[in-house]
Amino acid sequence: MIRIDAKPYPFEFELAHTALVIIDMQRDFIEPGGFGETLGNDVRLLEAIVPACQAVLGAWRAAGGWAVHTREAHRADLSDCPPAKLRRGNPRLRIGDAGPMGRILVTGEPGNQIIPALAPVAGELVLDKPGKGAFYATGLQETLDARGITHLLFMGVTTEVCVQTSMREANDRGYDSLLLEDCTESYFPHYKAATVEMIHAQGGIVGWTAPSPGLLAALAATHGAARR
Ligand code: TIU
Repeated sequence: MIRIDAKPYPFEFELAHTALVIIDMQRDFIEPGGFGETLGNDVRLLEAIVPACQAVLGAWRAAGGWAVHTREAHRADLSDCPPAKLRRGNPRLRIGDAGPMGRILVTGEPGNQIIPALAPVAGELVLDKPGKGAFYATGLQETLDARGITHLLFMGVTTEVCVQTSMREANDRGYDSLLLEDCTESYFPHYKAATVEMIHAQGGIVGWTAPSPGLLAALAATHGAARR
């Protein structure tokens, strides 16, 4: 059992029954010319979390942990993109339109790839999701349950949109979830702060939150214990 300091109280999990879920760390949101920018956002804010995410992913893999990488992605014919969603963005550049990194938010396009610093490795799950939540129309719950996963650690973007939606979906499905505070970011810093607070408020109404150094130390200790 691994135990880390968290809000509103310590979070305990077993490595074999926990997945690290990395939400939408794809070029569409992190780099200029993608969906994030077409929505009118300054995407440079999001780059800052990449080193912390990289450190956690590296330590998680070294400890033998399993990871899920999601991408917000639509089919090339946009049949899984409802009109209400299609209307989002700059009228000159919307989902499915050709942008500097290929078609915006379309599966297989350069902009839809996970950023190289966090590229998935063999054995990890790469999950394309048409909605904001990782559980909507993806089969994720069935995959997690088949692996005996009961606990989830979340990182990724954006905090108040796809990360929060996925954590709320996870909460309703019975998973204990923790958000790594320095491994998530929003285009709006005050939305990130409010989201972190509302997740752990009310006795952890949605889940737990914690900065990543405590997790890194706990994973390193696990490693040491395995060698002794
Ligand atoms: N716009 C925004 O903040 N986010 C999204 O559209 N998708 C995700 O959060 N991945």
